[in-house]
Amino acid sequence: MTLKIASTVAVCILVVSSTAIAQSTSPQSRIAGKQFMVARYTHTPPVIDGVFSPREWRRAIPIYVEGSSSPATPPGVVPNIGLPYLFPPDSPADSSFTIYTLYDDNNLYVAVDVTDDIIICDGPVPYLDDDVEIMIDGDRQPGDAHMAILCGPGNPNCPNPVTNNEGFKLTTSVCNQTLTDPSNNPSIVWDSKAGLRPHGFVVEFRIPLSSINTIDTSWFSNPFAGPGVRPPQPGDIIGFNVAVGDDDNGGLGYLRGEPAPHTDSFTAWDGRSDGWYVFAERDWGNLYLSPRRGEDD
Ligand SMILES: [Ca+2]
Ligand SMILES: [Ca+2]
Ligand SMILES: [Ca+2]
Ligand SMILES: [Ca+2]
Repeated sequence: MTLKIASTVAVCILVVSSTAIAQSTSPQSRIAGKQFMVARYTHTPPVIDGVFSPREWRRAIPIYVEGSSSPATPPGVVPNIGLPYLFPPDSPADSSFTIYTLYDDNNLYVAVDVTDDIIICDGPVPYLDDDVEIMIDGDRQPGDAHMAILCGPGNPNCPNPVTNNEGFKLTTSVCNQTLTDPSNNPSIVWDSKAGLRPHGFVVEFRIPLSSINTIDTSWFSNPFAGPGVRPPQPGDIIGFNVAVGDDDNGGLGYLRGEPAPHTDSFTAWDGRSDGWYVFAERDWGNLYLSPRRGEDD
């Protein structure tokens, strides 16, 4: 009798948790900061070579972000921040993307498969070429990337220097130029590889879990903050966002000041169009590290 009750309870918990995940993943929310995706555990890490092999990402649960579908609301938000030549993509073929995530004991893996009709890499600023930008908020508290950029290790105008691994952005252009924001924290370690494919490009990322801190150690978000390091673990939800910049005219891309034949754009999985701020961690989405199960791989 006792055994029967225990197994019934276990089944109920399983059903509830899988239902909760299914509801969270489909459909995607239209509220900023509410997008949700699942990273599954893998025993066979993908090869970070800019080549998207379906087999290496087969366990991932993809999220498709259609350019131009709803530029004012996520998923697929386009910032409305007064830049006269930052447009929504004019069609899904102009700029769309699919996000894939996996993790293992050591790393988070992300692939972004981008559809783009005109590929441009003319430098020198990676985020003004065709690019992919990954945002990670380990402690799910806002302000880390912003304050680290303002109050890096050497700023005497800040009450305390800020270097933490609780919020950052990683940029890789189609021609493999990279940028880390904030740039003043050498303990944000990662690598990536971009590669062309027909009608677009792929960027694969590997981020060591040790680069991500899930503990809030910051004076500006926690009056009782103390030191501590805890990488993400199975069952955790971390803040996560992906954006794709689309340069179709070269030069300054969406920062240009003159008309050009094609639309230059920037599309994010999550965030807000009015009041967009790229380092607004509270507007980033959610990545659930699905606990490891015996049948994996
Ligand atoms: Ca690969
Ligand atoms: Ca394009
Ligand atoms: Ca944070
Ligand atoms: Ca382009």
